[in-house]
Amino acid sequence: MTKSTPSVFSRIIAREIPATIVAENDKLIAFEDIKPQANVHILVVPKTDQYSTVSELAAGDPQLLAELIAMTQQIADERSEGQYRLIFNSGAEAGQTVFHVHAHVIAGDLGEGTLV
Ligand code: DGP
Repeated sequence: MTKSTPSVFSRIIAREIPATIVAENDKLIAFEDIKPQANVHILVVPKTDQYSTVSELAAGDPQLLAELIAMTQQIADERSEGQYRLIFNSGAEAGQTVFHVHAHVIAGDLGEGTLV
């Protein structure tokens, strides 16, 4: 289902708003979270806006989910010796604020922050 109003992530993908992009291919993009909760806090996002949650993505395009996970590992290999937390918030009650599926790659010093 294509949404009428582009998500903030679709606008980043379209280069309508700036972001610090750290990886990109034809299907996925990764960029720094605007409100980092650790030294490493990167969002990995499918370019399609078809899926709001990770469960929808898993059901609709498991191959794309596998590719997304591979990109999270690649980022962690480059930035945190392969060690990281992978978080998908699913639903507003769980803290999801952007309804365009995305993975939080979190590593390094978490300070006293909560998890996303
Ligand atoms: P979630 O709560 O799981 O929906 O996470 C959404 C994340 O997106 C949140 O950690 C902040 C981040 N975010 C929101 N707007 C922007 C933006 O304009 N640029 C960037 N880089 N990140 C954003």
